[in-house]
Amino acid sequence: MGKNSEIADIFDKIADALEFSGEIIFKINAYRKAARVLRELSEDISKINPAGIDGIGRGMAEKIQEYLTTGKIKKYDELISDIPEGLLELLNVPNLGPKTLYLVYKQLGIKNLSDLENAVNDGSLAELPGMGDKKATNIKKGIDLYKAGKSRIPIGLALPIVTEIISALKTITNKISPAGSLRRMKETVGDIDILAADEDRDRILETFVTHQSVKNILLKGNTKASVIVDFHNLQVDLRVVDKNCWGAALVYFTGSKAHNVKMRGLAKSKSLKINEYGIFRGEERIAGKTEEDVYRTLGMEWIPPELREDRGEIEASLTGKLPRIIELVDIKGDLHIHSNYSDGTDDIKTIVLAAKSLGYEYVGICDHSKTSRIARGLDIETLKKRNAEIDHLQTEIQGIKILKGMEVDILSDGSLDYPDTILEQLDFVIAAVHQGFRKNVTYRMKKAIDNPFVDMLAHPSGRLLSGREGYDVNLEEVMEYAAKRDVALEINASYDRLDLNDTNILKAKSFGARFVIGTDAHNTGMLTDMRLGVGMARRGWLTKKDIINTDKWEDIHLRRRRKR
Ligand code: DGT
Ligand code: CA
Ligand code: CA
Repeated sequence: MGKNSEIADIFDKIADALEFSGEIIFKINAYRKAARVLRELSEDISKINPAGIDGIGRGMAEKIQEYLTTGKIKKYDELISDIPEGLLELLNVPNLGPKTLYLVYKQLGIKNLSDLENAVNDGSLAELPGMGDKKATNIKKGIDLYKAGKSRIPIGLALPIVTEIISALKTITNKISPAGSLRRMKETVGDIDILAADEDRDRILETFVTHQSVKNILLKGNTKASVIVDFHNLQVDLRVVDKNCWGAALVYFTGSKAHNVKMRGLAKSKSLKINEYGIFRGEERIAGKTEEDVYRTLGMEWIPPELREDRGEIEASLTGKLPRIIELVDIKGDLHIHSNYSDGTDDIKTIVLAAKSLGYEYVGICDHSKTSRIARGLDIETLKKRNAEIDHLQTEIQGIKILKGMEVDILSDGSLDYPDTILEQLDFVIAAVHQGFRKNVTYRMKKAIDNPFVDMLAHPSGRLLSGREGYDVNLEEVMEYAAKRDVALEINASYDRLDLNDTNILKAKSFGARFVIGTDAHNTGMLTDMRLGVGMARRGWLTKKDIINTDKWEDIHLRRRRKR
């Protein structure tokens, strides 16, 4: 959708420039919101009336029209005329706010990332008024995070392009699969690996390197090719192997490296050799056609890719103790969805119908609470109006239970944003920290967990894959506390969050915690992020019984009653 994303990009840049020049947050957010709406729009903006789109105000609609007729937006040209190129990109460095950026630009003439790094390293940054060593160290940490984040991308962003490439190749061969970190559902991927098996290698490789998403061809040989696609400059490697080696190659190229190393050691202990071509006894190839075949030959059950990290899966498989990990089809409902009552884009009915078409038995509408002004949090009157609308809608729509939920802010003193008398009337209460990331977060979260009406703690670590550091919190202490008081921990499936992530899930599970996988969707398109959350849960060895939204609503409801 060319024009939609062109205009969205300009709106985001205007927002950046406004932020840099200290404009009020309200104006900045109008641009960010419009950018998001444009990106999520399914129609081509040049074919419809911008003024008629939900979430696009009059001012924004005029600017869209201006771009469609003149090819530019005057406001943008004015704003950026005296800001050096590349400077605003630094707004993405964690721990470096717009005010500080303005300061370092004016005082030290910093124009790009390497200027900034130099200023950190030679101490000139720390010497600025109001700065000091501590802040400078934090910015240095931010730079490291930023650089690391740049080189890996969230799996949720990589998946669509891989799916597209694979479906183009599926017209030629059925034996094709993602491999590497993508197949293991790691939260971020460095590059993308695809494996295919086919006689007609040339045709597969040729179709691959001429795919419309390919920007650069790095290498094209007889059995493999590497390209850069026109999306975050991501590298995609394709290997084509012989059909007889499919299973062995898939094990090898799925990794992880640590898993492979242990597999090799195991083979060796049985006087066998394993590589990407198969398992060998001396010169004789004794397995390799399928993955099951490879694992079985070493005395193991097939291991789901998400577990292949050398975290005990090989030992468990050898002794027949692999857990039966959760699958997407086990999920009976999504408990964390925002409607257009707060900052979502879709109305409740649209959401409910979308959830129903996914086969869900229940759907939790959870808008923001009143203190979240930026997210248009609901005051008590509006909340009551929304709940009445849900009651009415429920009489109209059968076959799915609509839950009156809320994502309630944990305030600076640890109290919740609504009184208990209001919380009591809700079907599902999510507690979440949205402000004061460095202020007593452990204490505040524990206090929220103590409230008998709280069902779940949202995105417990608070970090974003795009580079925001999480809360200053003792997460283990909170997880253990939540486990003891039967408050669920969220596995937030939104692609930039994936929070809890796999390692935190494993930790929380060791305390006996239970979990909810929620998408935090702000539009119905994001409901399918559930698969990312399920991927995280699988990497955390979770089974159906660990995850609350695999239960029937009646069971969840009973449990809530007992707890109170
Ligand atoms: P990434 O790309 O950083 O997100 O992580 P991976 O796991 O996709 O790593 P990548 O792309 O370097 O390699 C893909 C898979 O190929 C990896 O998971 C295991 C296998 N592999 C690659 N190089 C080696 C190696 O030197 N030894 C072994 N045993 N396996 C390797
Ligand atoms: Ca890879
Ligand atoms: Ca690779």
